[in-house]
Amino acid sequence: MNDLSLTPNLLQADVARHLTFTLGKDAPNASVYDWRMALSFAIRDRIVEPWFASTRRTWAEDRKRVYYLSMEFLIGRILEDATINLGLRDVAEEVMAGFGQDFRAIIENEPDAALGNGGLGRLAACFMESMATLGCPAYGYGIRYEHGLFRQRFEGGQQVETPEDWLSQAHPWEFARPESSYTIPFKGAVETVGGRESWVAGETVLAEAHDTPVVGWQGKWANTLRLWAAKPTTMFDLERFNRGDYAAAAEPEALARTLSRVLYPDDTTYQGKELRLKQEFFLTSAALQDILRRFKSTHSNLRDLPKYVAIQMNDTHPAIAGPELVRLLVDENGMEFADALETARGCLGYTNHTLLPEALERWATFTFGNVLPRHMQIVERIDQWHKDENYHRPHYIGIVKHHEVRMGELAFIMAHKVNGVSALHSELVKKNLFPELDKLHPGRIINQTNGVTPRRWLKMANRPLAKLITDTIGEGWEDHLDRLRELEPAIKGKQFREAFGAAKRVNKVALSNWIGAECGVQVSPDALFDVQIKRIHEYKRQLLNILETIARWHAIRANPKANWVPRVKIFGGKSAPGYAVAKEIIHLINDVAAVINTDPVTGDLLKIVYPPNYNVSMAERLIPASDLSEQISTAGKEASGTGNMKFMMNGAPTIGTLDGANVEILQEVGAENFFLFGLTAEEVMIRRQDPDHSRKAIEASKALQDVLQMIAEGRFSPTQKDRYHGLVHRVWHHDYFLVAADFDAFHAAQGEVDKAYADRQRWLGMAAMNTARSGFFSSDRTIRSYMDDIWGIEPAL
Ligand code: T68
Repeated sequence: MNDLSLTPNLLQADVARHLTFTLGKDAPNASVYDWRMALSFAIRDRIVEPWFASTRRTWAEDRKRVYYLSMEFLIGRILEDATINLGLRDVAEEVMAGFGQDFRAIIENEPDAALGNGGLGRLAACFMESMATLGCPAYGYGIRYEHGLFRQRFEGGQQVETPEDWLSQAHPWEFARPESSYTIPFKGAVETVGGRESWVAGETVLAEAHDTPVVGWQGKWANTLRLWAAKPTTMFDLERFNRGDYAAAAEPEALARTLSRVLYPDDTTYQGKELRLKQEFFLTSAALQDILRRFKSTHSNLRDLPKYVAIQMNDTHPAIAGPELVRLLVDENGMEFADALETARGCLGYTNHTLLPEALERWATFTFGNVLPRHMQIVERIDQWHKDENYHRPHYIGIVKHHEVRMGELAFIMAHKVNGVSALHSELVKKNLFPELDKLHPGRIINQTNGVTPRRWLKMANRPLAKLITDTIGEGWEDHLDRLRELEPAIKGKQFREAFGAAKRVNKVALSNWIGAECGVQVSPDALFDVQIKRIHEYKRQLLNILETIARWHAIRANPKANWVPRVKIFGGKSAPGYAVAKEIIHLINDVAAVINTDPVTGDLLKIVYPPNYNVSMAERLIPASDLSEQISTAGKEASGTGNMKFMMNGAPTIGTLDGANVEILQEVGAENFFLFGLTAEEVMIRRQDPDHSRKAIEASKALQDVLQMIAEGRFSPTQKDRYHGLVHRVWHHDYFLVAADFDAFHAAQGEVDKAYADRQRWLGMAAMNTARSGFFSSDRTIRSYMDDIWGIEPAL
């Protein structure tokens, strides 16, 4: 980037030019939207140069590229992040002020690109930013969903979903590439011609590329996020139109577009829907065709593919990449099957994100064979070949079993490396998920502990803290996050601690104002902000949190004059639309909030807020203002968590179980700066063997008995007293996630939190130590490790 492009005058001229010539708007008539678009185009212009330079260098040096295949990229807003990475954040604010425009209002005018459900999709977005920061030549491949994750409202305390519509406005960051389109076949039959198999498709759609540049820290490198939009191969049925049948004439178009219409809102559960399988193949086939075209433009020997191409499968969703790559190599490029298998495996890596059995993709062979008849043959051949290789194994687990194609086994067998996402999770992948395959292929399963990008999650989201860090240790921590350890000497002094507390307070005041405006609840910024934000799921145990909140309320009411630490309990998160139990938990939280928030006895000592429609930009608002990070999943169930890392970076100690990356957070930060409680993964397994575990736990806990009694009596649902009978019954008798068993330990740990918070200097020290020791959780560290252990790519920077 030349230095001139940084000057306010040039940026100002570019914004004015885009407003006039790109948007066709006269300044006096321009809306916030128009100004946002004009600024976005002016900023985008400044990404193009490093983007071209990176691409040219990758070609010139014939570098290996990584291709990150993911059904989800939860990128959120782009504008502010781009200005931060280009070093233009403050310049942009100044320029817009010169136009009489409020920069914050412009930033908040941008809709979130919500092309993901949660952690898995957000991880992909953090990885894209880190790959650009490190100069790792990379493409992210995904789907350009017309509708991202649904919007959430509450009606009578219950979740109501409405469609998300981010593309109803122009999306200024992307470049449409109609010239990069591929035909995606489906269905039909396989024919044998001259001894070779050939797939004759029954249907086809077109995948059209839309490229968004992703710029790294300091604008030194930029990669491409390439999202595919589905289009019809035949635009329009003219004959039907001429006959006057207008609806039928438009049918092929509507049908084809269905493929990229909407993101499936289920996380961690899976339903064998044909459209989902088609989406997965659509993404994967388009990506692989694109990869092969790029490779073949400068190379002739396809056996060299693994030297230049690393393909990472983000969970099993793109696991059809194995058979599809084999098909393209064998059927379309004449390679021998065994060579194709070896070549494909040389390229492919598979990341597992869950152990939950209900999340593991398995397609009925009927559906799979119908949608992808040629792939069914190839999968069976891969399975046979792998079985033959391992005939001596008595407990061999195949890919096709009980009339189902198991995508986990398929991904494992087709990948040269399989990774879990935290140390504990990777061990459990070996021990519980793929024990047989691990024995057959020792060393294939490795660990890559997740990380998050500190540019978005600290530098951008928490300006007061970022400034304090820079004032204390100087610049350059943003891409060397281990340097945060240099804060430790300062943390010993009261002056720094107070400055740390002051930065936190700025964020808390801003959040209090926002909560007042959005939720109509007045909260004091001096209260302890206790935050649990994530998808609503039984294993994440929002239920445990609300039950403990009721116990706290009950205890305060019994003794309101005691020295209570005021708390604000903040919840955020969506339930999958079909997940009835999660929806009931949402309802309960809102019902409890309605009662507690209007109780004059407890008043400011306890408030509950649950702002609807939790998303990336809400996380950016909540996390920097949080005092306590709730990471309370049943041990062994949360693969890693990444929210936990964001809280830590922003100086919020964790209250948590030994699950996922909590284990490593505890290790980094030290037990004195972490509120640990609950059964371990091993203890959970043992406890479950006692069919009476929950009854025993409840009978041993007066506090929990009281809470369950109040709920059962209808204290929080006065208009429908039996509303939660089913829920209470399940806690007593079907408590698979051990809410009862961990209740007392959680309640006690919350008592420890109160004690620590009441000692201001102790608390500030704990909070600051969390920031200082969060360096390990930068996604730069994670990506370096993928480059070394899986991709075999050297950073270009
Ligand atoms: C999450 N998984 C893990 N899945 O739950 C979390 N699943 O522990 C981990 O930190 C994160 O991945 C990153 O590794 C998900 O978010 C999904 O969103 C999902 C979506 C569709 C289908 C299945």
